[in-house]
Amino acid sequence: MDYAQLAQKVKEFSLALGFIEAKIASCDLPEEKIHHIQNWLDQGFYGQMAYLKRHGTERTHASYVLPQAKSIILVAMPYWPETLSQSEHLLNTPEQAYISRYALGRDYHKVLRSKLKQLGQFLEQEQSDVIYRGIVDSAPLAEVAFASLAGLGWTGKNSLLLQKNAGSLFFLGALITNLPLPFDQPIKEHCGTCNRCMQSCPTGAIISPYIVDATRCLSYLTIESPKLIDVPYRKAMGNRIYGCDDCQLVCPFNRFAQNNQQTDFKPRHGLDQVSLLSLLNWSETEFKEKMAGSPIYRIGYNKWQSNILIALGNAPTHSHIILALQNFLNQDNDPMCQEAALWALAQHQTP
Ligand code: B12
Ligand code: SF4
Ligand code: SF4
Repeated sequence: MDYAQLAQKVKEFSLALGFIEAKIASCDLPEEKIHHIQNWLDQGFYGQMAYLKRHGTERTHASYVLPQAKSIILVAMPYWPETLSQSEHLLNTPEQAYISRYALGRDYHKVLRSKLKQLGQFLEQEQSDVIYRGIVDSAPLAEVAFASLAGLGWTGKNSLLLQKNAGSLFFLGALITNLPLPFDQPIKEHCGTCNRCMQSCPTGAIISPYIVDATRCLSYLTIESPKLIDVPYRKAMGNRIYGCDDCQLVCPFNRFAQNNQQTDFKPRHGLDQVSLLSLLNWSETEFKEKMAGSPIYRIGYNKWQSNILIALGNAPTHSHIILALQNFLNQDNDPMCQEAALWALAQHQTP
């Protein structure tokens, strides 16, 4: 088998599947990157994402996931639905909800997994004894670090994978295989003296270049942490009720971000332009129906409502908002939501 030729075919087929690029990495990260990941874990930056601690630095070896691993195919798929200025405008309209732009449509795990399956089936046609495993956050693999090893982009100071011609507004996926495909080389990084992402982070979560303390990141606080968002971060949250895009919106390379071409990622239920008050009115049944198949479903109704309530505390004072919060407090609520509503109402009553 001519593996160089097969690698070329894989790259071409990946484009046909809607990926912007595919590159191939070896199965072990260099010592330096392993050390950085260990350091991050030692500092406790993973918060309550216990799975990251549990797998430790094993995520730096593909054989941990697939014992026969010989190469990893890394792919990128854009998800951005609109212009950057539309998002910036929404962030400056505090009575509207800002939902991270990656989460407006169908859950990316489902979309990318099915594309990776098609890539695997393509390999099966080429070589019948191929063994592979597709991964989209679904198995312990340090995806950004492997993607940067393969030269799919470089790791920006916000810790995300970045491309000169496509920015960072894409998802990553990986297909680990037992095929000895030829490895691609890392590319030069282009952040230079820029540090806009660090300066613009609302909570100072990018504590130094390349290092994100997840416990301070709004993406963690609004999605991963099951708790009510802590008081020191509530104001900084603004109207970001699910995830945060700030460290990407300011990145100069995202002026070149590609818009998504997948119908699956198109915004559902008007989530790209919706008021906080109308979302607060959703019943639990409505939440479950509307969010089925969306990444938002996973955080559950109470966390969702508590995020909306905190954002309502940050919205400009208006009688509609005060009334809605008072009505909310008169209902039989989950204790986390009750606390969030009390805090929100207090923001509109301070002299
Ligand atoms: C856990 C996780 C999170 C956590 C922690 C994020 C983080 N930066 O670690 C939280 C919940 C905060 C999060 C948020 C987001 N995430 Co996330 N996340 C993950 C996940 C599952 C693991 C990331 C991880 O391993 N973190 C641990 C740290 C140690 O890993 P690392 O940053 O890659 O480690 C490097 C740096 O720390 C650096 N380093 C550390 N110390 C030092 C010191 C020096 C001197 C140097 C030079 C370097 C250095 O070296 C390490 C090795 O390369 C990945 C998917 C995956 N399986 O990999 C998605 C992933 C990274 N997330 C993704 C996305 C889209 C986001 C958000 C944009 C979502 C949003 N809009 O709300 C935000 C962005 C926040 C940010 N700036 O990171 C995408 C990123 C795509 C891309 N273009 O890179 C991924 C790849 C998911 C995917 N499959 O597409 N995420
Ligand atoms: S996602 Fe938001 S909170 Fe997290 S590091 Fe980026 S700018 Fe900061
Ligand atoms: S904002 Fe600047 S420093 Fe941050 S990732 Fe983009 S280019 Fe790099």
